[in-house]
Amino acid sequence: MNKKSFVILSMIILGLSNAFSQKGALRVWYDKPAKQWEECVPLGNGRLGMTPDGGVAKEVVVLNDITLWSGASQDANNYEAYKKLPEIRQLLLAGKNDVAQSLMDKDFVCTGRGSGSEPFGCFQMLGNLVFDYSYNGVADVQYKDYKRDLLLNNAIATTTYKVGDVTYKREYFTSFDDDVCIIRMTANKASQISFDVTVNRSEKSTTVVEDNELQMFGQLENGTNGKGMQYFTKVKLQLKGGRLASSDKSLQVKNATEVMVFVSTKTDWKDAAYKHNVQKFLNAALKKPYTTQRQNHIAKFQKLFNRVSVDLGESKEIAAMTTDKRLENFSKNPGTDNNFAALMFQFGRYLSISSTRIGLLPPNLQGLWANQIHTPWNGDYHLDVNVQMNHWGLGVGNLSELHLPLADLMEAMVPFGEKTAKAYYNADGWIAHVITNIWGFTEPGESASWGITKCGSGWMCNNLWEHYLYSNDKEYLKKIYPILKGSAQFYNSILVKDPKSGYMVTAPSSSPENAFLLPDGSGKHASICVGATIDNQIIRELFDNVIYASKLLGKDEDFRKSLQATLQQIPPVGIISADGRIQEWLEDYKEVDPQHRHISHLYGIYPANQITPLKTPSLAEAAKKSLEVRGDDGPSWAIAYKQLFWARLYDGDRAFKLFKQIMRLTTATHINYGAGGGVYPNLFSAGPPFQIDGNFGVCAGIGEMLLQSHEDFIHLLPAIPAEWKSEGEVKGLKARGNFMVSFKWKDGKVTSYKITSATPRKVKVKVNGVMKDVMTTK
Ligand code: FUC
Repeated sequence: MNKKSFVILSMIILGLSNAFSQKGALRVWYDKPAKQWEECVPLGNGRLGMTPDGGVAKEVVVLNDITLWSGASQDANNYEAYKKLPEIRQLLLAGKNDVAQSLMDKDFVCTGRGSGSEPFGCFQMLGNLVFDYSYNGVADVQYKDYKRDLLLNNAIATTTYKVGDVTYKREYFTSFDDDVCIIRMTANKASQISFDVTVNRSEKSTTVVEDNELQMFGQLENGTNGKGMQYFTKVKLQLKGGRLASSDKSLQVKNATEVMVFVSTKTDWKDAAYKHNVQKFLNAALKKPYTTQRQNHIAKFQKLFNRVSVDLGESKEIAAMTTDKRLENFSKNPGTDNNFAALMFQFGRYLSISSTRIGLLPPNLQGLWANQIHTPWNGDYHLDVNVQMNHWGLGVGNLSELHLPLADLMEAMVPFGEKTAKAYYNADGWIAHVITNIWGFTEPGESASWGITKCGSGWMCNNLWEHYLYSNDKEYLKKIYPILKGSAQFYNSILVKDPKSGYMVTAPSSSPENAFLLPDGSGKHASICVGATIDNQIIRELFDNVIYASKLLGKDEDFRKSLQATLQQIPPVGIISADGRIQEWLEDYKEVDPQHRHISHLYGIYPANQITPLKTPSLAEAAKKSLEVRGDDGPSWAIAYKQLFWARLYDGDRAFKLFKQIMRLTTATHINYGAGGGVYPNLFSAGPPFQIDGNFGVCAGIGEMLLQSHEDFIHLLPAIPAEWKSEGEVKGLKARGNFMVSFKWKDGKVTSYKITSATPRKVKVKVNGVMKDVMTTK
């Protein structure tokens, strides 16, 4: 069969359309109420979040709004800092990295209180919606046939149980239609629903009742005068049957047959009319019949979710297992449940759709779900892997436009980052270091060891570029070009010549959060260095992209030439150490902790495409050695990153081993920096504590095992493990170049495939080890 007829035949076999339904249940479920928050199923519509615990006598539903932050914009730049650069560089040259670091701790960090409190601020939970149910006055109510679940393909959670012969049902969703939280409570017999409900928050809040409606409002700390962000929440009930009464802080329902609970809430972030809008959203929702609201919600959610389906073969005997049991079973017998990986891939896509929205904010360290006022690491945006990883599954998962909130965040950071560039480096362009918030923080953190890492802004540029690669959208490229150019201007103007190596390098620099032993044998250690490998890789990648974009957009010829000249002078993408690994630093230092969680010097493998087994085989081998020494454990995000590296190194079995490593059930919530990452019963990834990057990393990792497109061809099944070989099918994945890819396989061999694009184009596709020229169809 010739190539053309093979493709046509494949199309016929696959019979594909644009929206796909998933084979196998995309469901997480439990047979008990949640005992801890990390057992609750997450609902979200990109702004609002809801995590109901499904309690029978008492139920707590944690409420979230992605925009709810304490803190405020500030200027924490030390405008004298750049004057210290010559001294710092001198000390680095003299091998006194530890002394340079002490000096930087004094004069080269942010001013003020840093990330420890306001005005940096913190992403915070909104509040608790608390129900006290009563069952005809019976104390210590007995119940049976309990189930609570979440369907990933309609974004609706359900709780059902029986008390006596009455079946109770609650349906919950954060509506993609009217932008309110909705809970519908029903019972199969009349007049059986009775409860008290209130809404509260442990600080900065007042709850009142007005006209049989709960209201909660407050103002968060801003770090100067207490007049930070304001929020306003309304809870409104609609009853069929029964009576509604109220006291000063709660509403009481007696003997209703059906109750609709509406929560409408807003903050004043970019919205002076927030109170008005709370009412507006509520009015719209109150007017709509439940079935219409529900249908609209599902339709809007599925527009994104149904683009992709993944089937990885057989999952035996799992139908009767609750998700926590299924996790335990998977750890023991991974071969019996291939579609658990498909579920985790789709869970990542579900979490993306639920935790970010065009026009709002990117997912933070916890997406948009938090049950605390003081969230771990402020629930902020960490820029030395975490926020980037939150976007890694979007391309292959056919959700690339969800990069746009990150582009908006960055655009708003640029004016702040320009001040920081001047203050610390007397440089052009803009920079962001390791942490940011919704207020545009770009200064170094409060401690030099981790806080002066300066690859944050350049690394985020990679995410913006990826969306261009996946979409081919030139208008988008025009919009992001100034952000990328400003970042390249910064790096281009700070590089200095390292007299030892002769390369142009960043100085001072650091490899994210890692430290090395000084080579003088003193046992002293430091983090500050010259030209950390990740800086060199990011600069190379960013300059390449800006050069490409400036040509495409017909702009900035002189600047382009200057970047081209610099590229000749920076260190190569990888230098191999005496023991055969990729060096993390320009000098062959030894790490203080050889199994450190960060693996930043392999940036060139992923997310960049600088090191590949085909293009740079010896660097790829050295990278494997680096990974062996780092080991396979760590917080969940680190394990997911290693899954991605091994997928890019075409080792599907090793990537699968790391996937299994992440799927360890845990309920621990302490702050962990070392080994021990896993997942909670609700499948949220656990550092611990809950941190959503691991979920997105796993999603991206599974995607990379099935499909790669970072070298100039589409590669089907580049890294599948033995477990997935027998058969499988994916529909609707995306490849760079704006191609949609669907294929089936059996015994590890692709048996049919279809590649579509808006207009038919030629593309190289590697199928079963053979490179082919394929003409796409529409
Ligand atoms: C980085 C990581 C930590 C944690 C924090 C939020 O600092 O090193 O493990 O993920 O971000």
